[in-house]
Amino acid sequence: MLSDVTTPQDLDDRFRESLAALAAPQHRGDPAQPLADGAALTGAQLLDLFDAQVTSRQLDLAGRWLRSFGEGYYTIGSAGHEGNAAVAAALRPDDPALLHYRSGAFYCVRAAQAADPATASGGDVAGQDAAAGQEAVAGVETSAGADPGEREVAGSIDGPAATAPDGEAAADPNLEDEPAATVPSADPEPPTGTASTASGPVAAGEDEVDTAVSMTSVRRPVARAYTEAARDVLRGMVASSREPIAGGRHKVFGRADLAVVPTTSTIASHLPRAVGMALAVERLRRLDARRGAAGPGDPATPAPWASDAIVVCSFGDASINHASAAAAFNTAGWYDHTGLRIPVLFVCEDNGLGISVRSPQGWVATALRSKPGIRYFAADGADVVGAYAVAAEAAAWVRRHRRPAVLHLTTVRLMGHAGADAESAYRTPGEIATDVAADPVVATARRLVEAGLASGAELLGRYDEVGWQVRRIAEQVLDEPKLTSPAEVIAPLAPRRPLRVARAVADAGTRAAGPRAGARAEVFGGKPPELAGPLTLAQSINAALTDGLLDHPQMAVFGEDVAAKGGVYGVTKGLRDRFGAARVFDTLLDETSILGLGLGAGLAGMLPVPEIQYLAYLHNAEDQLRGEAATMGFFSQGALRNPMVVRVAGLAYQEGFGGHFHNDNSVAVLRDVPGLVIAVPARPDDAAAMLRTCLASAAVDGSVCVFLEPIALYHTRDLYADGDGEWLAPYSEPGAWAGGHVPVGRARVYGVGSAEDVTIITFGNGVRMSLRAASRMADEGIGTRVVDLRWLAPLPVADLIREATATGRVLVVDETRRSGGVGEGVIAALVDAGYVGAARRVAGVDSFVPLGPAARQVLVSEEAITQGARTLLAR
Ligand SMILES: Cc1ncc(C[n+]2csc(CCOP(=O)(O)OP(=O)(O)O)c2C)c(N)n1
Repeated sequence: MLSDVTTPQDLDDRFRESLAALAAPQHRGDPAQPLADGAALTGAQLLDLFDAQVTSRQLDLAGRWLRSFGEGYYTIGSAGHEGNAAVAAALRPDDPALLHYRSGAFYCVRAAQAADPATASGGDVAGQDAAAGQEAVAGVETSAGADPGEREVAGSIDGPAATAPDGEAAADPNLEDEPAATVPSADPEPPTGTASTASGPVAAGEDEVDTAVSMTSVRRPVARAYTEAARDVLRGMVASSREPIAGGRHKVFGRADLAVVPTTSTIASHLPRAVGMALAVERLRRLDARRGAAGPGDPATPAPWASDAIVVCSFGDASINHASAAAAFNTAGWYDHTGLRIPVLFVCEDNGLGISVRSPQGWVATALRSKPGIRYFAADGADVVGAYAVAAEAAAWVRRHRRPAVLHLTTVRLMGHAGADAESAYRTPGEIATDVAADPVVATARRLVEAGLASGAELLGRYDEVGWQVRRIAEQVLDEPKLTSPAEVIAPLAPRRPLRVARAVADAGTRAAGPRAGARAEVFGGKPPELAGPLTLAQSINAALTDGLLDHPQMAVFGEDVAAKGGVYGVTKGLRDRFGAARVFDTLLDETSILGLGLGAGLAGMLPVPEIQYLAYLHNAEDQLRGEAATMGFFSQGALRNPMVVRVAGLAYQEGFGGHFHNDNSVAVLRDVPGLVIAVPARPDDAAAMLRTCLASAAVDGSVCVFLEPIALYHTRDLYADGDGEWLAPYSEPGAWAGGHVPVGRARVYGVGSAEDVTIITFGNGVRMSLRAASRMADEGIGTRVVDLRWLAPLPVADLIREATATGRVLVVDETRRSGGVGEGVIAALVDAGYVGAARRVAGVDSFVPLGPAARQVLVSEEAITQGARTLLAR
């Protein structure tokens, strides 16, 4: 009798009961043949999918078991969603996949496809080598008595190995890597390619030999791949540092060699990236075609995916309501409407619930059917054969037409949302029982028995066999090392190789002065910017973007209004004319999608330079930066990267014009993102050099950089007096780029007067204000050194300490807010380094910036700076 909370024991009991109750097959089916006339799957393939489903189910049970004695750290499972095995089978192993957290079966199938391309895949399964189905797997009789329930009761991590019957299979290519003590003594599984004769295939079914075929269809490479996939997943559950993608940093489905891109726990946040990846796949396909026509020798990075790949991303039904999902659907549809191809397959795994909240009856279908530009397919996840047919059709449609589609896969959710979820609080026992009765793995078993491919007992034997394997691996991996030091944890966070970055900048200069000189002259209309006289900040950034686009064939500039208009402040003016609409393009008005395009393009090997029109509007999309972009290296140990340079126009001082949203001075949300580079150029010459550094750092190290451009300084020309032109600067000719290189995390120091009395530490607009204030103080005999941080992350700590110590009096001029502002970090850095001199702060008021002259009331003024300096000197 089921309790009103489905426990692993309940589910296991029910599974056994259901399989035991299956009537003996009435005929013998041939695994090499299609399941029925016109069926897309053969019996052998269905058996393979059953095994993937069973492996996934056993992983869920193992996850709860590991948790029960404190060795597992993740219990969200895939139970009820195992129909997604059919989706994996309908795709190709090189189709990039961004997966829902209930993708155990999908992952197993993907691993098997990669190990053996003959596995059901890409809708091209009918031609699979039928003989392969005759290879034997270890006999199922060996697992008789190996009941997960018993093992659970045993509770000992030595249990299963000790109780495993003689002859238990140890199909595990990793055994060489394992400590000998954990390896069961018997190893009856013969080497690859050898038929299992020692234990014989199917003693358990011998008395049914007339009615059932033996369980010979699980081909060895598939079984091994499932075992290895199980090991990956279990390593994730126990936070083993040997877990293949995140190295113990998270439990994710991901592996670079399987084209499975890890996703975060933030539901739907991977969908904008998936759309971006699909856009990039298509773009690279076209580039490839062009490259092919141009012949060999093009140095551009080869596309990481097949040119006809499609991107698949899966998620739950509640997730379709999330703003990130809405953004992704809309963006895919928007581009489709414009005629641009986006080969993305969205897969909504609809179990009807988001933790405890029901999706209203019919809502998911209604919502998904009505997405403009996205073709709708629907399948029953409990019917793996039917789901395969529909998924194959959907995948083929996306592949052929290069257009977006959504597959609505109905599922159930078994064992609650996660281990600690007491479903009885929000579901009736009847509802829970209905879902258990709709167990998709039982449904596959039923189908197999009906097709005469196995008996219930054989399938149960297989279930036990897989269960034992999974428990055995679980025991092995829980002894594996964890991450044990901060250095180990953060190692893949944000690699920095400053020498290589410097060399990349120097090489870019050499190319621009040498082989690309002609193209450069042409792009700049015969007049390169170094000959154009002193430039403003905006002009300097424009020139550096031009040089960047020239030097990096993979670089693309995109955002709202950047192309036709050339940016609302003219910073990207002329770029589209110079480089074409494929490399400089206007996007739709959605910051989440703009960053999502960057995320996908970066993964595809491009060098994306998205623009966020105003800092205020980064805030409604910032998860794409902090949750997605910045975490990719961390959760993939650097195997995957999404380099990008996000240009953001921001900060205040527009003389009251535009109010808060055009004067936003809050960067706190960026400053604490581990690994993120934040550049704030104040002067034109720094801006060009820093942009080159960011592009090089993104290209070399995969860095995610925010390039925050102070709007108020874009067109500023003068520093001290009208017409002095001292805020302009000439553009460096390429030969001087190496010498003028600005490394990440290095400040710039200006000496004013004697430079002996006060150190002002500032950035952005504060640099200009501080220089003006310092000039006035110099007239009074006060010597100041003004330190322009230039980089808010990582802070130029060494430069700070040196300059602070030089005077012993520090004034931090911080145009961001007093709370959470940059000044907090600067003061903390000084304290941490043991600075013992005097320090004060002037900072923005904790307020939003009001319209008109009232803005001055909350922003730092030059008067406040001089006053602050005088107070310091008076101490
Ligand atoms: C943005 C976000 N908000 C809240 C959560 C917490 N949360 C985790 S799973 C989940 C429910 C998701 O339901 P659904 O998309 O239907 O997937 P299911 O778990 O049912 O497969 C919630 C609210 C989250 N992970 N991310």
